[in-house]
Amino acid sequence: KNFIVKHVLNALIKIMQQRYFSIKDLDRCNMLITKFDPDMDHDHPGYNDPEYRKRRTVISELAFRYKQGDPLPVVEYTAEEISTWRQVYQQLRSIYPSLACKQFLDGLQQLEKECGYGEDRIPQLQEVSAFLKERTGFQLRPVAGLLSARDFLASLAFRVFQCTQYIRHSSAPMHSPEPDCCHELLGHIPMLADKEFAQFSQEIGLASLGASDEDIEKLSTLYWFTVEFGLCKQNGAVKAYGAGLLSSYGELVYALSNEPEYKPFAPEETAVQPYQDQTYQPVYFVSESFEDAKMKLRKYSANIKRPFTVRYDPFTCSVEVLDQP
Ligand code: HBI
Ligand code: FE
Repeated sequence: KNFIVKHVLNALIKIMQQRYFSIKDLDRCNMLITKFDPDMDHDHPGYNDPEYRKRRTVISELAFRYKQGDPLPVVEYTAEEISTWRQVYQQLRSIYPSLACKQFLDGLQQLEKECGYGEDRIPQLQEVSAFLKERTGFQLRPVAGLLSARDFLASLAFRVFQCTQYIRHSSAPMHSPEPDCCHELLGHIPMLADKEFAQFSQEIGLASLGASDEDIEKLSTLYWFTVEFGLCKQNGAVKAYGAGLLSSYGELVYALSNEPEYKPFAPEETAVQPYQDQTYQPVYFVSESFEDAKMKLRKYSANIKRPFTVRYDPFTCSVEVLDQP
């Protein structure tokens, strides 16, 4: 009898945790976190601007309606929105050469040459997604705002990056409490055009599938201190590769100023480091290289307890579930 109970329980746990098998299942990634959105957060720069909130609702609708395989929605940006983009682009672009890692600079240069990146227009997700797909197999999916960590990380397992399409409020071009198209297009996209980094990102995603809530929290912290706020050594200097840094003038300068604390990237330790989503980070983790970070992450992930193991099949864009012995 015990045997049957155990069996049924195990089967139930499996069904509950295996939410994602194929890329199509990402249509169920709809767990939004509203803590920073302009309708809920009184400190949001757009909270008292009904026009801005209306605009955000229109753009959110595009993401809610999107189904895997649809063409990515096109947003006709207004002159005011483009002016915000221009300010962000100009200011950040001027400090990238001295502070951003080589992979980022290469990616951005290609995007400027081949994908219409520049200060005069906001690139459309459609063209950017096609660009990435050719380089690293990553594709974009529109999202209305912050997703739950489980949903967000699951997408990475399928080389899908969830991208917001709205832009920050024009009154605060240098700061946004939530991700926006400046953060995605300037911070994340150039890095996702790098093969090694793309692999690293997907592996965090694969490690998250079927993981317990505690392990999701740790993976999410790892993601935070690498993909969002990571630094790496390059030719004897330390450079930025995290998207949170590469899309924030203030924090990018601060992170490389020698003022904060620096620690070597070590997944066991990094995964439990408390982090800041309101101000600059008190500590940054420095990787030796992406290769090194990937190997360390792999070792860490192999120790996560899960009811099954997964293997990604790039031909079908789906995850094979292998029973744990
Ligand atoms: N959702 N849309 C979106 N973009 C992110 O960068 C993001 C997210 N949800 C969670 C999250 N990042 C991180 O806090 C990690 O937990 C994965
Ligand atoms: Fe981000």
